[in-house]
Amino acid sequence: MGETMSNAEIFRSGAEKSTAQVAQALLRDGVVILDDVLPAAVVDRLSEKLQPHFDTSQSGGDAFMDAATSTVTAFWGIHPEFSEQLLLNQRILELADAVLLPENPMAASTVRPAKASYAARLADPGDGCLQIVSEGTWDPARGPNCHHYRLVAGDSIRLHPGCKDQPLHRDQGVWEPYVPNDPSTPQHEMIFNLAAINFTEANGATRFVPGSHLWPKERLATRGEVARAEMPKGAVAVWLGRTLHGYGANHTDVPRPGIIFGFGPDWLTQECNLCLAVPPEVARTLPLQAIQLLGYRAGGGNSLKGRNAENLLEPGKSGAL
Ligand SMILES: O=C(O)CCC(=O)C(=O)O
Ligand SMILES: [Fe+2]
Repeated sequence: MGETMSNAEIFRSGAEKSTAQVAQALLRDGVVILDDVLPAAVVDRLSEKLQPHFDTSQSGGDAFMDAATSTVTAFWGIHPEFSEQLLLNQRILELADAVLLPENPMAASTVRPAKASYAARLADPGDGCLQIVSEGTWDPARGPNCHHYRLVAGDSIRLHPGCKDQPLHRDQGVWEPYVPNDPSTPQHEMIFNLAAINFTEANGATRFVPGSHLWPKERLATRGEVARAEMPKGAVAVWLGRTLHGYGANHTDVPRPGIIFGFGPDWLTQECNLCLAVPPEVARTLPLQAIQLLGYRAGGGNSLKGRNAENLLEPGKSGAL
């Protein structure tokens, strides 16, 4: 049964809307579509580069990934153009900066936020038993909410003809119960899906439940609450880790390819270990921001002696490891 009875709609934005407007819609609805992110010719070049990897990639075959799907995870390592077009894309980085509120923004135009007035100090109870205590105030709505953000997940997914509806789910469910689904806390994940052909209801355009990022997790969505991310090749659907969604059934006779990647705060573990998926010798060939987004960057509570914190592939000034 299709979802044609739905009257739910997804906010759309061409390049004309400001990042603040798009971020506001994303935080309000849990999903937006960015039109015209990449020209069709660029998308076709990326698809061509992915093609041989799909020929050998494993198919799914469980309740979550239908047997009529195939995925390529380490596409960043196939060719630098994936990073150049997607990870260095200023519209994408500006939106990620506005939603994940890092101390160190990635887009050239984002203003670096004021540091949180939260600090550690040395305390003495009066008998010289020194201890470190932290104090200050922190507003999660203003951030910063992480030292930096990085890739936490990603796959290029092909829905083959005959693929059935994916169960609706929240992507950040992979970290539950350790990261609870609590709408009052800062965002923990945002996900992007580039349409590598026109996404239509017939070929499996991603299904979304706008507003579901704010629901208690017991609430179930009904068909009438589901909206379709029908969008042309080169558009990108963006959603939050808490938004209910899933791919649709592919009723056509051609595969529906998408390129998905998710960002999260540096303090959250990666769902897929991207430093193994894209090992140092391959990562070295990519631009610095891509190296950082893959996870080769220290910060916050994480460091590595002897390495440059901004690029862990480079030696640092702190002596040998
Ligand atoms: O490919 C899609 O449209 C969505 C896939 C998805 O949500 C997932 O695999 O987690
Ligand atoms: Fe998903």
